[in-house]
Amino acid sequence: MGSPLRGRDPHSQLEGGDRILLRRHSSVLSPAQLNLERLYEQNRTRQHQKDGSKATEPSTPGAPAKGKPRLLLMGQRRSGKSSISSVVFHKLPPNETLYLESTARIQKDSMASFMDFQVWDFPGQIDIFDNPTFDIDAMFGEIGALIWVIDAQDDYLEAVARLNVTILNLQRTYPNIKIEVFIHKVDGLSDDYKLDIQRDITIRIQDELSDHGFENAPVTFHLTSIYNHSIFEAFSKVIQKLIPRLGSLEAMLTNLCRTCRFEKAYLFDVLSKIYIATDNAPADMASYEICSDYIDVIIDITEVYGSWPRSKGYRESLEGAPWNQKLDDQVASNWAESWMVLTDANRPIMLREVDKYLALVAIMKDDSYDKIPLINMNVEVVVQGLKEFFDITKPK
Ligand SMILES: Nc1nc2c(ncn2[C@@H]2O[C@H](COP(=O)(O)OP(=O)(O)OP(=O)(O)O)[C@@H](O)[C@H]2O)c(=O)[nH]1
Ligand SMILES: [Mg+2]
Repeated sequence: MGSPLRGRDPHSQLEGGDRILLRRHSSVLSPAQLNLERLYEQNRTRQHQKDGSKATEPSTPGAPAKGKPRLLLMGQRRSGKSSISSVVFHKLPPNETLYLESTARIQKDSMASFMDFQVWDFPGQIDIFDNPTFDIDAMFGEIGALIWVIDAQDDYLEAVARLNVTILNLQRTYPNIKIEVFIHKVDGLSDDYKLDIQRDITIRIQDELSDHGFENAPVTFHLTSIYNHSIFEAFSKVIQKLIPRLGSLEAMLTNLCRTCRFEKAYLFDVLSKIYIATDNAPADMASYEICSDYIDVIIDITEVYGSWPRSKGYRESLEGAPWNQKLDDQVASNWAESWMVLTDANRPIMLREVDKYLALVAIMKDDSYDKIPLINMNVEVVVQGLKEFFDITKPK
């Protein structure tokens, strides 16, 4: 890890539009930086207006009112809620969920990540609208999304009926709550059958909602299983809806892919392996799986060989003879960085740490290897842009 780039002049590799991201070396700001500054100014003006006129502004649809966004996991007993939360956020191997006990009371988990959020795992038997001890306002006031888990291997009619009641109850008071339906345990079901179930559940919910006059309720459906990456993919989509200005992040990655001729780039939350953003090329599960497994490999290696930042002694030994240069001047990146070529497809894959929570992982086309100095510089600029982005959009 950490690829030293000595004695090569990256500028000699530049041509045409590739120069655009390298302007940070002159005093001119790159388009990404300009855009971020504009967003920053917008935020500041809005903050001033807010402070000046004490009037309570309506919050953006779906945005949490205050505090940490909250993901609520609800559904029938044994539908797989606790398994999902353990596999995605606590790295429990899927097979071991067989031994999970039924949840007796609400489990509240706080995730310290690029964006602090909470995951609440509900017991299946609880009906919050029937139970006067629940403060519905406190529960749904700061919510990010309600995830309703349906066991696709079981009879799902009752689950769908309960979901309908829940949506109808919520739509009247909290119309902006995003409802994410996980049609779960689809491992072992044929592709046709999966799609049939999804269609059937979608129709049952939409019919019920339109009977009650709710035509465009924000309900989204995902086919998931803890035995493959689909659960991570689904959570990625849920979390992405909570990120302010996701479009700017995606534009940054799309630009990077175009400039460096990457096939696909993902910004990962390293611990959960949820992807926060990706470029606008069509998503495909295979590339997500490769990138996510690659993160595992790197984490394993860092656990064995030690992680960044380097220890004082190691740093001194690197900065001494024969290089006699500060480490920052010797390596392309001061953070964890890695390259690998997949032999079957002959495509290099790259990982670059952004901060302690996030990593940028990209799959390249097979002719990109000779452009690595150029790619390194572009990636470095994007990484700086990402850091600024999260600095600016972080709730103050
Ligand atoms: N085949 C399959 N089984 C799963 C999947 N996810 C969970 N399970 C199994 O479903 C069973 C119930 O899982 P739990 O996570 O305890 O269910 P729960 O919704 O939390 O149940 P309560 O706490 O009682 O409400 C466990 O035996 C899991 O191994 C999946 O994706 N596929
Ligand atoms: Mg449970």
